[in-house]
Amino acid sequence: MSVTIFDQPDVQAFLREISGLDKPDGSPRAKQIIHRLMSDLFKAIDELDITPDEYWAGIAWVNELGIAGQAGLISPGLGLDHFLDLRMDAQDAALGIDNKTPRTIEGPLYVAGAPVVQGHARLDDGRDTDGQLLLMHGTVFNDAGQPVPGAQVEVWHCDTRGFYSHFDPTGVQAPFNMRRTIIADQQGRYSFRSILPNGYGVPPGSPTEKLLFALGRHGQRPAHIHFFISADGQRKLTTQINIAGDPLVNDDFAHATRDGLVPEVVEHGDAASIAAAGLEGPFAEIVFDFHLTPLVQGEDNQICERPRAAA
Ligand code: MBD
Ligand code: FE
Repeated sequence: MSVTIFDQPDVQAFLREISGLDKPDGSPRAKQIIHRLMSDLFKAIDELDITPDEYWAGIAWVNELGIAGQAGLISPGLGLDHFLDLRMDAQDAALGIDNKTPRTIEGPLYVAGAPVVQGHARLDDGRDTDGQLLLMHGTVFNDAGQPVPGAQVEVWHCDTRGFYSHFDPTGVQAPFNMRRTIIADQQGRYSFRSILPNGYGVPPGSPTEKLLFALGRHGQRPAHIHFFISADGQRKLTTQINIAGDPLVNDDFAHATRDGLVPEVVEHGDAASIAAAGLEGPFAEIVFDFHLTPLVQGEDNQICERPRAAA
């Protein structure tokens, strides 16, 4: 039989007690957030009549998720990362800030400490021979449309198997393979050669995949390349591009695809283009400019200092 007890005064007092609202110690903000989240959870258990078996299955899943280190992976899967982006977009709109290059989610696989290279970098270690050669380049601009000399272009992507260096279960990639920090030249230009990545899939059999499957969803991302773009006086931009033509471009489990972030991929097979690019053979070219926005009252009002891996 279904019962609802949420509104009872003793349950409401209990919520205040478990949130420490009756205690002087601790963090007022932590109390506020936990009181709200626990209230919403109690209410959901009550209204959906969540059974003890359902509840304890959820707890076992949370433990499994933590052991696998996948809280940062289910987070984009459940749309929270994209929701935070939408909130930052709305804050920008309220401040009259126009992000000519859209932001999109960072994801859980950035590693700090990549080699720093001036102007042009090679990202791949040459071991993944299945990928098509890629030449990507462009200019970093400020909101006045001027190039930003010395802008920092941090770039990272996975290999043709969908594995990122430092998170590769097969361990074959060199440290910082397909990860670099490129310093733009005096004209604000960056460029790199690499190979076209393939899409990423969440680990098979993982708790993340189990939940997505329970929702009738999949855990695949289209091929994509991540960026942090930063420069003095500018807000740091977190974004990605998708590789046009990937069938999952508009079916991303992490909900990162946005208009303006799917540049054209131009194939070059002629000897003159290959020689001009200084490459060994046919290649794909992506031209993509990044547009930054200035600090707000001298500050990056949206800087995110989340815990990140470093090597
Ligand atoms: C990725 O490569 C990624 O970019 C995101 C957002 C989630 C999982 C893997
Ligand atoms: Fe990624």
